[in-house]
Amino acid sequence: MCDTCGCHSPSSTTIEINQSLLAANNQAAHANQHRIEAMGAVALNLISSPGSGKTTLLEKTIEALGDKLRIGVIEGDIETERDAERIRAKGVPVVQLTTGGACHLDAPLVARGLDAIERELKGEKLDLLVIENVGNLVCPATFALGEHQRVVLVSVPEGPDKPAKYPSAFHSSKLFVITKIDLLPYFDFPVNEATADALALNPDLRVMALSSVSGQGMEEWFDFLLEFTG
Ligand SMILES: Nc1nc2c(ncn2[C@@H]2O[C@H](COP(=O)(O)OP(=O)(O)OP(=O)(O)O)[C@@H](O)[C@H]2O)c(=O)[nH]1
Ligand SMILES: [Mg+2]
Repeated sequence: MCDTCGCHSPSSTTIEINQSLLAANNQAAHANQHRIEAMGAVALNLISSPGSGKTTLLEKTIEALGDKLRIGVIEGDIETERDAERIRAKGVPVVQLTTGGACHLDAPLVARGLDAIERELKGEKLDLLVIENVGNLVCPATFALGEHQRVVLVSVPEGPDKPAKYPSAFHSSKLFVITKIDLLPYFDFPVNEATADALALNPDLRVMALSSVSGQGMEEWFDFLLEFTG
C-alpha cells in the first residue's frame, strides 16, 4: 500500500492519519503557491499514467514558447534524473525530485524542489512553472502541490476508458489533454467517447487533443499556456 495516500481498504485509524497528513499537505501546498507567485509564475501540475507523453510535450513546449515565456520545470519520478536531463537539454531551469518509491509528489517534497529552482533562478523571474508528477493516474490526484491548475493527460494507446475507470484526476483537473493523436489510425480510441466520459465526471473540463510528434493540435495547447500565464 502507498504509505501516504492509503489507496486500499483503509481502517478508521488509517483514515484519521490520512486526513491529518492531507491537512498538513494542503497547508504546505498553500505556502508553495505563494512562493511560486513570488517568482512571478503560475503553476501547472501534469497528471497521467507512465509514458503518456508529458516530458515530450514539455520539450516541444519549451522549443515553441521558450522565447515568449520563461518556463521552469519540476520533474517527479520514483527513480532517475532522466526526465530532468531531457528538460535541462532545452536550457530552462529544472529540478528532479525522486520519491524513492512513493507513487506521487507531495507538497513538502515540491517545497524542496522550489528551493532548488530559486537557487537556480538567482532572483530572476519565471512566467510558468510546470510540475510533472510521477506517472500514475490515481494517487497524484489526492495531493495538492501548490499548482494553479491541474492537467490530466491520456494517450491514445491507453484506451478511451481511462476517464471512467480512473475518475479522481478528472474531477480535480481543469484541462484534459488527449495525447499521441498521430496514433489514432492504429488504435481503437473514439475521442468522442473519452471526451463524453470525462465531461460526465466534470462538465467544466476543457478538452483538447494533440500530438507532440505530428504537431497536430499543439497550437491550441500553446494558446492555452499563453492565456494561462496572462
Ligand atoms: N507517437 C507518439 N509518441 C509519443 C508522443 N509523445 C510522446 N511519445 C512517445 O511516448 C513515449 C513516452 O513519452 P514521455 O514523454 O517520456 O512520457 P511521460 O509521460 O513523460 O513518461 P513518464 O515520465 O515515465 O510518466 C516516448 O517514447 C515518446 O517518444 C506523440 O505525440 N506521439
Ligand atoms: Mg516524463
